[in-house]
Formats: sequence, C-alpha cells, structure tokens
Amino acid sequence: MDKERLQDELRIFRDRNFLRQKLRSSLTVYVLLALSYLLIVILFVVSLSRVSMLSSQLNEMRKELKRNNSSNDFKLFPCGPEAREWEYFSGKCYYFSLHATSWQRAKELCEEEHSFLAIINSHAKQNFIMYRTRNQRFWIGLSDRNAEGEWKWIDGSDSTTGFTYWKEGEPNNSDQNEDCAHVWTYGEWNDVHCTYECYYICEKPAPP
Ligand SMILES: *[C@@H]1O[C@H](CO)[C@@H](O)[C@H](O)[C@H]1NC(C)=O
Ligand SMILES: *[C@@H]1O[C@H](CO)[C@@H](O)[C@H](O)[C@H]1NC(C)=O
Ligand SMILES: *[C@@H]1O[C@H](CO)[C@@H](O)[C@H](O)[C@H]1NC(C)=O
Ligand SMILES: [Ca+2]
Ligand SMILES: [Ca+2]
Repeated sequence: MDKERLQDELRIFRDRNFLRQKLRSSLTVYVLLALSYLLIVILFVVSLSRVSMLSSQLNEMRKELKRNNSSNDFKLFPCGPEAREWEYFSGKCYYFSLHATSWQRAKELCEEEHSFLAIINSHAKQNFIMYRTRNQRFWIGLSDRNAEGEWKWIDGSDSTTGFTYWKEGEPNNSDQNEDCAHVWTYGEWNDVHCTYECYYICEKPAPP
C-alpha cells in the first residue's frame, strides 16, 4: 500500500518536472524568435538607410556630372546650350532672324525674347555684324521716328554723338518717309520706311 502511494507521488513529481521543463524550453524558443525578429528589423533598417545614402550619393554625382557637362556646354555655347541660335560676341548674345518683317514687329519680336534690336556702338560690333549679315538687310535698333533727323538708339541714346556707319549719302529720308535704319551692303547703314520688311538682329547680355 505504502509502496504504491510512493510510486504515485513519484510519477506526479516526474510529470510536474516534465511540464516545467517543457514550459522552460518553449519560453526559450519564444525569446529566441523575438530576438531574431529584432535582428531582422535592425538589419532591414540599417540596409534601408545604406541604400538611401548610396542613392543620394549617386544623385549628387549625377548632378555634378550634369553641372560639369553644362559648364562645358556653356564654354562652347556661351549664350546657353539650349539657345544655340543666339551667337556670342564680346559679352553679348545676338540673334539673326530668318524671317523678314517690319521694324516695329521686329522690335516686338526681340522684346518677346527678352532682348532688343541691336545697338551698334563700336567698330568691333560693326565688324561682327557686317560679317554675319553678308550684305543682307537687317533691322538695327536705330530710328528717327520721334523727331525727323534725330537718330536715336532704342535705349534712348543719341546716335549722332557716338559711333555711326551710315552709307554715303544716307540717311536721306527719301520721300520724307524713311525713319528706320538697317545694315546693308558692307554692313553700312541706310534709312528706309519702317514698314519695309527685312531681317532683324536682336541683342541681349550673355547669361552670367
Ligand atoms: C567635375 O569637374 C571637376 C573639375 O572641373 C572635377 O574635379 C570633378 O571630379 C568632376 N566631377 C565628375 C563627377 O566628373
Ligand atoms: C555628359 O556628356 C556626355 C557627352 O558629352 C554624355 O555622353 C553624357 O551622357 C552626359 N552626362 C550627363 C549626366 O548629362
Ligand atoms: C535714298 O535712300 C534710298 C534707300 O533708302 C535709295 O533707294 C535712294 O536712291 C536714295 N535717294 C537718293 C536721292 O540718294
Ligand atoms: Ca527720317
Ligand atoms: Ca535711305
């Protein structure tokens, strides 16, 4: 009788022990699982930040390359690689039109491009324009529309006191109706009626 009870108690004790052990081991598994989740999360965050760092570095490099490229382009095209129809000369940009129009319309077209009809105030500029216009008629920013015989540049400056390059016998105000100036053969200037249609030259400062 006593022996049987002893054996029973022993069995209960063993079962309890077994249960405790089982509990302990599953706890360890949970802890390990939690730890590995944490590790994965940390690794993920770290690699994400590395990737974003790398991509921002790449972006910077790409920007620098672009900047380098565009500074090279600006050496070749000082008026801007996207505005190659503008020709650079001595700190200014010039546009030589491909269409003929009246002086007033030419003035407006230049203004639409944030520029103005060319002002020729030096021999160097006169030469540049002469070579470029090749004996064709091109409007310049010179007129006596406001007062007959008072030739003024489009910026208001008086042309009679500064550089001039009139063709001999010009301005002749033919038919009392020639108030706008253009360059012509040998780049020499002539007055003609302002509704005459010819090419035109726009001018603006070169970009910094
Ligand atoms: C850009 O040009 C500068 C010098 O002009 C040079 O030091 C730099 O390495 C260049 N950058 C790239 C990305 O080529
Ligand atoms: C820089 O210019 C070269 C050729 O001049 C071109 O092959 C390259 O794609 C350009 N790079 C960028 C970032 O614009
Ligand atoms: C006056 O100038 C015009 C050009 O604008 C020319 O055709 C004409 O022959 C000139 N007249 C005289 C008298 O020189
Ligand atoms: Ca006139
Ligand atoms: Ca004339």
